[in-house]
Amino acid sequence: MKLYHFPISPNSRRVVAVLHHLDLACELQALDLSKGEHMQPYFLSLNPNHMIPTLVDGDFVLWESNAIMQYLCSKAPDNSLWPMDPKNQADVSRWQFWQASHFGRACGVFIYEHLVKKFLNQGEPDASEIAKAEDSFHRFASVLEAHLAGREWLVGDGVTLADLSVGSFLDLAEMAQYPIASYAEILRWYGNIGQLPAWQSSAPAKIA
Ligand SMILES: N[C@@H](CCC(=O)N[C@@H](CS)C(=O)NCC(=O)O)C(=O)O
Repeated sequence: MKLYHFPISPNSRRVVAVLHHLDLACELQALDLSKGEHMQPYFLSLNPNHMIPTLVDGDFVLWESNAIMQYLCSKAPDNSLWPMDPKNQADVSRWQFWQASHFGRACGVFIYEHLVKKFLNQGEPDASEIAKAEDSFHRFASVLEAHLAGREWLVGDGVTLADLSVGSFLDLAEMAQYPIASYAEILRWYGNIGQLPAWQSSAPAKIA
């Protein structure tokens, strides 16, 4: 298998963390988005959305990080990241969809305004966009905070894909200035994720 990724991207890191957690062999190919490496014809033929992460497994090409995570779990039967019990599996899926549709989108505005713009020399953060994102962030962070009270993990008693998907966006919380300081349960839970060997080994190199 070969995974095209961009190490600082939360969407990439959570896939790499699954590879490490399950100890799956996979070649990692980093693409530098700032140099437009994801716009090369060969990559567009793999993923016409020109997005990382993208997995190639023989003649099967898969994009969308949450789908890739689930597919990788199918390579390691009976793993606890992607439980087989239908209700637990649906619960994990629920949080992965929630991350992609709601929480990750709110975080994405902070990432774009505070990090990507600086990285790509696209000017100052837009205060009105940030204000809208703050409303959305608090709306969804409150749901996560309430769910985590009294729990170590999002679903069941151990780490699952749900934690890696939702937690991946907290990686950039400080640098992208999410208004997260008052969410004690979320910060505690993210500390649990930070203890996982696969999370530590998938950490991107520090950027300035
Ligand atoms: N929903 C996608 C999002 C992937 C995504 O947003 N990738 C970004 C980097 S974090 C990207 O490749 N952007 C390049 C572009 O849009 O041209 C997933 O979960 O895989």
